[in-house]
Amino acid sequence: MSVSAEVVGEQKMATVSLVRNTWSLSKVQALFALPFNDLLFKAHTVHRENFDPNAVQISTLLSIKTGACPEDCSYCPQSVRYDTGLEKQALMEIAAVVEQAKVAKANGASRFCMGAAWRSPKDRDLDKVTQMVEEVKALGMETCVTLGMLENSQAKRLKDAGLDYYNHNIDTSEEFYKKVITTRTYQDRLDTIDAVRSAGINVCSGGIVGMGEEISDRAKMLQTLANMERPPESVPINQLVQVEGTPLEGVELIDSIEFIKTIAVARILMPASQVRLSAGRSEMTDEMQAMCFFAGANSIFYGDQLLTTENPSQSADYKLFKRLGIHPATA
Ligand code: SAM
Ligand code: DTB
Ligand code: SF4
Repeated sequence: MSVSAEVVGEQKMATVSLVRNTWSLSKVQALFALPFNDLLFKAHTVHRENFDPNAVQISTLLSIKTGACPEDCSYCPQSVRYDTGLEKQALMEIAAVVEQAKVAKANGASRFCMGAAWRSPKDRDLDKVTQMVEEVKALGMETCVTLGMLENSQAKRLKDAGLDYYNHNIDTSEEFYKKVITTRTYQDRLDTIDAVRSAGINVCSGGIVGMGEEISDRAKMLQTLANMERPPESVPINQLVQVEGTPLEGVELIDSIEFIKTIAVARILMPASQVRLSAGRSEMTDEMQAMCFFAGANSIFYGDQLLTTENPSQSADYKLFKRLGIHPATA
């Protein structure tokens, strides 16, 4: 894939020619095997060629339906199968969601992401979610939802409501996936991503690292994303938030250098995508986050809470941006 940069207003935006890219696993693994400085230099160079290196896009998350999810994702506090002490909450009222979006906008977020703990939405759930999308969009924000598996017709309804992004993670490699989730397949995930893409909605898809996977699983996950007919426009890289009561509580912590390397490889493989430093920032030092931005991360979740777990406070993020000379990217 060839990538060129052009200046649009103040922002450097990437324009990508539609030549399909294919990364072999050995090439991706060779990137992971590079000396750290060589890998970071390469990733930062690609980053600079495609984006303003000091701009970070800000998204805010809201859990619009919490807990009691029938799926068995081993990392997730919202699964009904694990006793995590989480209080469940039915689908929120539209007005309450719009209020939260207004607060997020006032705090500088350009994208509002609404997450629901569903295996897949029912059509009557979508009646409400499509209205949420329309009303949040009317505030002048980009909209994103993550609702589980989607049929083509449901993706089309969301597109018609004006949805900008749909988040659906592949989470890890196909092989490791089977050890983490049994209630839906990897192919189910890829099918939902296809439905989203076919409906003309931007794809947000990434995964979680620190679940006890091998480096080769991380390489395969990034290879799968990068080799999609069109790579996701947005690639969240989550560090596992270990939640008490979930099967993955107590798994060996990922080495922070390996996490930064994962961000760097994501940047090299998907030069024009937004790479989001997603869950797990509360457990990271400022220096580690700074390295992730240098390695090519250019988006974060901003706000004191992710879906159900803690995120750094807004004032801590404000201070970090100031210390690093980073400014919020405009949508
Ligand atoms: N229920 C929908 C689904 O799974 O498709 C949407 C919400 S789900 C919480 C969205 C994503 O959050 C998951 O795919 C997973 O990648 C991420 N996630 C969930 N729990 C996490 C945790 N403890 N640490 C890091 N990421 C997590
Ligand atoms: C994504 O990749 N990470 C976000 C968002 N997409 C929906 C979710 C992180 C959830 C972390 C655990 C929680 O707060 O419940
Ligand atoms: Fe349910 Fe999504 Fe959590 Fe899996 S990740 S248990 S599908 S809310």
